[in-house]
Amino acid sequence: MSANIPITDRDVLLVVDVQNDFCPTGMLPVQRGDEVVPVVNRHAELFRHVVLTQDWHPPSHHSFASVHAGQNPFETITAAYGPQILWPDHCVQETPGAEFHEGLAVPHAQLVLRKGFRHEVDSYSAFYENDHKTPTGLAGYLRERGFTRVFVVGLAFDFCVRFTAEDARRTGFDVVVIEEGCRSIDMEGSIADTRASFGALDVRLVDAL
Ligand code: VGL
Ligand code: ZN
Repeated sequence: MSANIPITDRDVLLVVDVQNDFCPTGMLPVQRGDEVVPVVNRHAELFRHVVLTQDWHPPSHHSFASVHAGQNPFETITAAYGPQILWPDHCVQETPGAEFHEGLAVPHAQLVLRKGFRHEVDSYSAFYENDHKTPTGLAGYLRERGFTRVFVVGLAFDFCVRFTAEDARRTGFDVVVIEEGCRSIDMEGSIADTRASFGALDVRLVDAL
């Protein structure tokens, strides 16, 4: 169902991590992750202003299970900044897995924001790293550009989309997540947790624009 929200010059679309490693043939596949591509392309046409985010880890990043002896992907460890889920190696800088899906067609995207590039700190959110205090600079960029409302699509709904939307809201933006343009990793109630959190924070969830 269409949400019928008029898009203005103060709106920006954030396209989160539509990268090969999160698609079905990638290293951290999100089920049917590639299905968001045409949906994202179609929605991007409605916006004058679009920002892409790109998960961008150095080799042997701290979030990779492979660098922790005896640990497996999807287990949780305690990092210096708190709990951290361990992932398969993914989105390693300059590898094909880190590239955007080849079908992603957003020629008018104005910024590519890379995140997760610090060896010891993961970054789900495009606003703050997982220590919840190191800013990426995105909030300042968006404010300075005069945007007041952020729309979010991409991968994965229950991780990077979730934490990006939450931080956008806490940072003072109105936030709308477009569900048809998202797919989930889905572990241990993560989808239900995401919905509950969006409700509590007043992050609006719509099917499509
Ligand atoms: C993501 C886990 C690890 C995401 C990125 O884009 O949702 N999830 N790195
Ligand atoms: Zn990552």
